[in-house]
Amino acid sequence: MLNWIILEASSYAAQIDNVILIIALLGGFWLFAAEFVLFYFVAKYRRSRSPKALHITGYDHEHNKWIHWSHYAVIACDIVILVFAARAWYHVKQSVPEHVDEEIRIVGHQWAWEFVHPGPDGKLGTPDDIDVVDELHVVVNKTYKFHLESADVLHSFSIPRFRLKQDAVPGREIDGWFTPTVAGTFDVPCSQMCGLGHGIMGGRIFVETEDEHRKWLESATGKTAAIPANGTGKLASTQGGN
Ligand SMILES: [Cu+2]
Repeated sequence: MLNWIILEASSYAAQIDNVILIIALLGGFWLFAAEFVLFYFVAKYRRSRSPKALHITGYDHEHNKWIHWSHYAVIACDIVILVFAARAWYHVKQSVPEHVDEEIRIVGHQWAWEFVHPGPDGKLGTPDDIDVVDELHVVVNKTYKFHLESADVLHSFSIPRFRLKQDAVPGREIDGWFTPTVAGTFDVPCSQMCGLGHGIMGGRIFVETEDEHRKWLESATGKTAAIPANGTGKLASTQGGN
């Protein structure tokens, strides 16, 4: 539904946007309701009409029911948000689809993303893997499982148009998935402060058709980045800047 503000380019982008929308609508409703009541009472009990203040302790039910009822309403709204948020979280983070088309490996470095694609054999971890810097090539409507690592400090792999964000933690391999649904080129920034070059750590994801991807595969086969394939090395060009 928020597609008209920022393109929703993955299978789960709309589900995450809906959680944000529900929070905004419920929060917005109570904001306007509270402001309305506030200004209504300011006008109603203005000095010219109510010159003498009335002291209310708030201890009796007739008065404090207004506090209790609004608390119950807030709890009910929280439960609605929780249900939508938990369903989205489980779908995106806690489970990987049964059918995965390809696997990729992603390594965060100070300050670049290393993307290891399966080569022509379609299998990750074989000699024909294609290891490139700041360029991730995928096919539209295919499901990808990624293995995310960091070679040095905390990074965060993020594709805003997929509504995808996952921290890369040194010493851990974190799995996730996505299915791009719109062809195009999108930003892959790092969304975790990771040092002086954090701001220039910008990769791109190329969501291609089968044909375009085949062409890229042909042109890239045999080319690998200047990063060791085990993902624990550092980029030659940025080694001195840590
Ligand atoms: Cu980073």
